[in-house]
Amino acid sequence: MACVTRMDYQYWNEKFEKMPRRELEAWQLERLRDVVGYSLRTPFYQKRLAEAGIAGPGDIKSLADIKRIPFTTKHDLRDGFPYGFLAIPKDEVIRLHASSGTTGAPTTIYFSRDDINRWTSFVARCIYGTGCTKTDVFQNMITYGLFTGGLGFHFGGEEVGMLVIPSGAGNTTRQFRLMQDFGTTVVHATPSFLLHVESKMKEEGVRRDSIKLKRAFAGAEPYSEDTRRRIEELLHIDVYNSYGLSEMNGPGVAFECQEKTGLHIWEDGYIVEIIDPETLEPVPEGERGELVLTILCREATPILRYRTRDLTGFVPGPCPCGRTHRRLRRITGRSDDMLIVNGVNVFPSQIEEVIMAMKEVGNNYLIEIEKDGVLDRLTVKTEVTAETFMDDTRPLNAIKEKIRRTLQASITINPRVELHESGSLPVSEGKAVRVRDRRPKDI
Ligand code: DLL
Repeated sequence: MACVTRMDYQYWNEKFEKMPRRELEAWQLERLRDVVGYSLRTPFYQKRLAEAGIAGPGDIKSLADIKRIPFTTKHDLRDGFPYGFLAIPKDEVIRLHASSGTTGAPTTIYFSRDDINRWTSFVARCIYGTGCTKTDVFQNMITYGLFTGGLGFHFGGEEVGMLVIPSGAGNTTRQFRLMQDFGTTVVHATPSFLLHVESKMKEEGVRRDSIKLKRAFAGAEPYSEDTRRRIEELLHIDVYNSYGLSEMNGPGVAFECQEKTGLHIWEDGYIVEIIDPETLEPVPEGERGELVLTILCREATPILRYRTRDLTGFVPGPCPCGRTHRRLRRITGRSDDMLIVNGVNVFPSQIEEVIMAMKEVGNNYLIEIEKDGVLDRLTVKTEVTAETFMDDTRPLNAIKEKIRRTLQASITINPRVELHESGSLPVSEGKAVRVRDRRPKDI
């Protein structure tokens, strides 16, 4: 890809971060043509673009021509599993990540070495933009593995030159120990885990002056300005909002700078559109709608006009920090039914698929999410068939445990399971209400 290399980028690149809009748009147009070229190597886009009358990059004459390209959805990505979106030879791929929250086939993203370097540079740029430098000690308190949050920030932190502690998520006692032993100054976590850390600190009697924490990067799930303020006040730190999604690399798509007035979305790596999810037309400037992204900085898995389902809008006007890349408002929700439970994406259909495959389970079920302290708690209430209820040879507890284990294997979080007698869960008159999200809506 005639695209940026590691040498061009690194963690601070004034030329790109403060590029005049006209130059930025010229850059985007060139990259869009590259990426269309790459995409035409995949079976999916060969067909899709041919149907839209796009034979090659030459058909993209201006940025406005992006509208000729059809949208890509999560459904398309799943249909293309495992290699339908791979645009380079397999032996040039050095890593894959897969997104959580999908039924059946996961959505898998492949990276070449240059892709990893470009992604790393974007994450490093985000980190540096919050004021972190190589003198910082960075504890990455988020899940490593197929989830992009762990390795994405790990590489970005190293690129900035910070001392990176790959602590992963969970185990607060050990997290405190690491913070104290190594003088951690910055952490990365989901906002709910940060709140949990604060309550555990009190519980375990960890004194604030025994740790040197100054900043936190918080993302992977929606949270409100009030929650940010609360974490900042309780922990005496600055919290920066971090947005990303696996399909677009992972973290490093949009991030707050020190002004904290919206998330700069890196427009040299992404073309940004905000559409009305019903009409699919662009919303008027500044209004909220669904974010649609085209990735310009990845050759192994090009994805054009991806419907993220995330609802946001642009913050008007320039940012005092001088960066020219537009800012997104805090993401407030989604235009589909995906739930985010303690940072993990879950579709109600995943739960349905698991429980309905079990013969003991009756016809009705209900998913409830509420706050348990600062963390989210997911409860699956399901009816069991009359025969199961009457059969006293198989204790209901064993069935409950089987449902819990099977669900956990599918959705990766540990739900509470409640069994109810057939016909006892509420039946709605119209469309079935399968989800009750009782978490306070303070966004
Ligand atoms: O959550 C990538 C990530 C890792 C972002 C670490 C930030 C920090 P996925 O698992 O694919 O990837 O989930 C992506 O999470 O479409 C949003 O709905 C939601 N999300 C991510 N960041 C935010 C945020 C990672 N700051 C999905 N605010 C996205 C609100 C967020 N929602």
